[in-house]
Amino acid sequence: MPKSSFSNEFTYKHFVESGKEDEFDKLFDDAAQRAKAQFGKKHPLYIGGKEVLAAEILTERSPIDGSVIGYFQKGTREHARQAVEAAAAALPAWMESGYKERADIFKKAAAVFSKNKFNLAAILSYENGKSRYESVGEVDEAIDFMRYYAAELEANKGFSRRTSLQGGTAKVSAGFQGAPSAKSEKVTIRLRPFGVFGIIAPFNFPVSISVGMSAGAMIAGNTAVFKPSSSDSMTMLSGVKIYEYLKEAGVPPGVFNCITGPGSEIGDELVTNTRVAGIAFTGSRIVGTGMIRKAYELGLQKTFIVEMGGKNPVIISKSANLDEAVSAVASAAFGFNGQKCSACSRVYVHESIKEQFVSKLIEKARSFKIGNPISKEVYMGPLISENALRTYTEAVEKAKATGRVLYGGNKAHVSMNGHYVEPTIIEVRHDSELVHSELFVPILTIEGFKNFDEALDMANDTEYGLTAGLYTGKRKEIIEFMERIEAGTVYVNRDTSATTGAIVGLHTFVGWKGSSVNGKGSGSKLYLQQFMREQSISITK
Ligand code: UN1
Repeated sequence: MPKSSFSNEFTYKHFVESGKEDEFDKLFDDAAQRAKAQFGKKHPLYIGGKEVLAAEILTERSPIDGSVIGYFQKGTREHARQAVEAAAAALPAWMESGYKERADIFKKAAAVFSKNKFNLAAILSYENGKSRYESVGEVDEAIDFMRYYAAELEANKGFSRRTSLQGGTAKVSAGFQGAPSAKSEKVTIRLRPFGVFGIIAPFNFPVSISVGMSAGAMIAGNTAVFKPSSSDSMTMLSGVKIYEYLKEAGVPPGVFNCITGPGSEIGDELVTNTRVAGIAFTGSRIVGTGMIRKAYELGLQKTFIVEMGGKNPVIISKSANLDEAVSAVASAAFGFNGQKCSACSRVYVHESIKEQFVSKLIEKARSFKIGNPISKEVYMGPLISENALRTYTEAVEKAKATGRVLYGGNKAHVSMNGHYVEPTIIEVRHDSELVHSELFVPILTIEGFKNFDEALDMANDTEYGLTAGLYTGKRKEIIEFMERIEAGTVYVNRDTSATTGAIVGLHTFVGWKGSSVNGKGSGSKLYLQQFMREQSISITK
């Protein structure tokens, strides 16, 4: 394949800019019909290229109406062990396959995903309740990750370079640091894969984050055992589709293994198995730090590439373009029901415009249609699970008891068997737990501020540091914000969304503080290096 020059997929943008929005909708609607017709099938585990069945079955249901999406294997610790063995057996050949071959396979995979994008997007909407726009955007993001990482691997020549030292005229009888020699040295410095990676994926971006983490690991020469979200929030069908598409693209048997089953068994085995060299994980801070603690307590030195959530702030200054800020905050807080690590959950707005901001925000929130996300006009679908509903209800009760609910806080009237809730805006004291813990539901806290410094202090007063936004007309405030904000993915005056929707290759999606471990992001020039270790080999002639 020719060398890649990267460009983003941007499906919706291309349709709408060429006046073909109707075509976009028809492709999605037809794919939704096809997806539905396929639901209710039984799906195996994939270990070493073979289909494997377990003793028990997990039933995946759509959060939209509780209808059955499919039946999946309840993989056990033993299955995870077998998958690790298969990945270890496939490792030597895959490591030696050469970066060009691996880049070609993932470019081919990007093409397979692109060909199937509406089918996969439709499955995604049924599986986790995303709108068609969010779903197609997510599949695009997965395609972008594969193309971007392939292009990075090629541009860096597989992360291998050479240096050398010419022999001189002097030599010594006993060596020391910096001792001269008459002989020359040729040195290869390269990044090599760690080995077998466990890939533990979330329900909220089960296509793009799963593909991004898996492609990152495998294109770098590691082999992988992939666990889709399989417990309280299930996105196993898209996981199986990812397996099928990667296989079609030529990922060899054993290089990518797909195990559905509970985290307490599969995830735990991946974390504790000595043959697993690294874990790529996206999910909650409590699970992420728990895995790291467990591995290190057992004396296992594993590499962890983790993204562990956020409590993302937005500052609205007196000089902000208010309408833009309102629309961008509403999208960031309520898009996909706030079930994104990148969602905005805290707003700090200048006191002089607070009332106006809140009333415009309420107007905007009221305009969002809640219901079946398969319908074109619906902006907010169901929450992913009953647990998410409980989190929502308890947070609203706490807000009522300790502060004020400015808008929402109720179940939405939707006549389907799912958990539909209103976008919710609350006002509580800064020291409230609701301002500090990640809720992953559509609840936004609002606080006023008098001076910009104080707003920055409050924005930074969190254990997380994932995304952050600012709306201002003042250059001085932009500079101060850039200087002081403690977050990895930062947006100023962005009109589409205040904190969500990072674009591969354009932004880096990266957490600081408790949101990550090593402060390197995805969709970035520094992503692949995390899946490799450096080696320098010197040959003296
Ligand atoms: C997440 O929610 O785990 O920037 C990540 C965004 C997405 C990634 C979200 N590209 O909103």
